[in-house]
Amino acid sequence: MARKFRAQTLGEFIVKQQNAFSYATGDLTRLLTHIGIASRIVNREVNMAGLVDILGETGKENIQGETVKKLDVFANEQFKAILGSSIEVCGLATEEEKDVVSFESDLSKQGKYIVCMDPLDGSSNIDVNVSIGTIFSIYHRISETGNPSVEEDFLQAGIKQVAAGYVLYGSSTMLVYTTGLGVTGFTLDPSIGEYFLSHYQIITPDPGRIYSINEGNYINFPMGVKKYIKYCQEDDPSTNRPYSSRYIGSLVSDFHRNLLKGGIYIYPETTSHPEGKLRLTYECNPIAFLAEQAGGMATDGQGNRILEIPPESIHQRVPFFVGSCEMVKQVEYFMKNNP
Ligand code: P6P
Repeated sequence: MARKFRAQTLGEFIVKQQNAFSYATGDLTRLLTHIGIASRIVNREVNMAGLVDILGETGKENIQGETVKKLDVFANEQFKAILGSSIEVCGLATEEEKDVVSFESDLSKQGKYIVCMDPLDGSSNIDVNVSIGTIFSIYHRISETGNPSVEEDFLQAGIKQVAAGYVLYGSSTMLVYTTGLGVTGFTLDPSIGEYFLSHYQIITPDPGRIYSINEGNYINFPMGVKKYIKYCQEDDPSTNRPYSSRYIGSLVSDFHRNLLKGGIYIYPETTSHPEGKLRLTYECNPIAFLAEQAGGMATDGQGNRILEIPPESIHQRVPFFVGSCEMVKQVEYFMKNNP
């Protein structure tokens, strides 16, 4: 059926946004475009994962000691290849690599940006066809151009992010990103391989009625989180409670649903993850940037704004409380009053 409208493509929108910055040189535009291209290559493999020998495990473990799925490796290689051959990026920190990847070409050393990335988050869901995602975070390098990137380029606080976003490989594939001018979503038209504007200036409903947490860890949660879960479950129609519990086990999927419908995602410290499970540089900071740009908030459950936590290492973990402001403030109240 012929389309009745002509929505903006991702490329057209990025260029239009670039024009809002008089000093823009087009490098960020090209970088975001390259991320879009790599995501379409990954999307093709995600959609065929059940058909080709890309499912299953490599038998290897990543830096986190987590079994690496073949699609994880494929996604990491695709983004590394595209970013490494772009002239905008001098280095990459990724969940799949122990150390930062400093691109060696003379052109890459001139790159103004560094990228922190989880190439395929939620990979335990790959084999059961549950949606998964790519998460990316972009900074200006602080080391001198012309030289290889250095670790300090990747240890900047989240407030320094130039752009951040995710790709959700779900019932449809979406790319959602921000450069600090609000949050915008693009949906992939697989028939022509183009992303089209589908969600302009996303604002997350506040308060929401969805809470996302792995309640299997309940006995190991801090008392404040336990109290908040019981608060969510209380019968109080005047405050739209009980809330709904929704947990996919894929951060991008859980966050995307809460972003559009309102809600809170919590991964607190637990016995098995005393610092929390999620990584500050390539999971929490980009998601926190998007949440704040959509009118939400993100903390570590101790009143600390995620975007102001200075990273100490590229794989550092932090407890993560993110979503509608009223809901984050409510759980922070329980955390503060139940130490
Ligand atoms: P659990 C996936 O491994 C991930 O990093 C997030 O995408 C997800 O929200 C979380 O971990 C799930 O962890 O311990 O509940 O299985």
